[in-house]
Amino acid sequence: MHIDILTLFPPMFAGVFSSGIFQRAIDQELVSIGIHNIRDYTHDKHHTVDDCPYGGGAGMVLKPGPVFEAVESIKKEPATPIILLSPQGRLFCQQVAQELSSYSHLILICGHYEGVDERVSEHLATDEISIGDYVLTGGELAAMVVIDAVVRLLPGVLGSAESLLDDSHVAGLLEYPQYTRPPVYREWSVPEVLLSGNHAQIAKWRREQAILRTGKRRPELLEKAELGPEARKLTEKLR
Ligand code: JBZ
Repeated sequence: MHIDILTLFPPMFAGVFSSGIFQRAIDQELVSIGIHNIRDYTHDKHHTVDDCPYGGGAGMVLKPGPVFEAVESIKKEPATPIILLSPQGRLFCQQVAQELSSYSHLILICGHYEGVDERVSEHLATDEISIGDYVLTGGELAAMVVIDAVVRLLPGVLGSAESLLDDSHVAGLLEYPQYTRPPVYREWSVPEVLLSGNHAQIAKWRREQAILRTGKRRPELLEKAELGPEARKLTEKLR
């Protein structure tokens, strides 16, 4: 997969792609990243990227010209998603990450200032995504979240040790509690069953814990989860 990022702040992306799983994916050529400074697509002496809003109001709006020209400088297929990160976008979730991971090329546009000229949303972007209901100063951090969630789904990116199958949200449930050595830390013991070596019992305990904590912490996830009959019984007991 190739990912092109359009941003006014290229240095914000410096650390993210040069660490751990991400660096390995780039080294293995499973993913490549292009970072494009929107300011490079201005033509005036002052490299102006923003202007005041028509109709008045506080703050500045990102001009359409440099954003359109930056996207148009990128070689792409007609099906390549052009994604605007914005608070007005559809909410990002694991299902959207899975959907995006099926493309070989993504273009992400990071807005800044009070907003982006609406013509970018209407006539350039093919998709608009928000990572959640809180206020950010720009789309860069949102783009990093989307890229992280998508890239780890690409075939070969995760080693067997980091397998996808047990992930929270993939199964529709939160993860079960994890423990490592020592078996007793400050008088707090690891649950006995995990030390038992009884793999059937351990699997049953983990499944129960996942259901119980999802019910407690994220009841709305439990409503949607596809559970078998015994798991449903356990959720009845929760009520
Ligand atoms: C996002 C103007 O640029 C912004 C500002 C806030 C913001 C984004 C872009 S993307 N919030 C989100 O995903 O919630």
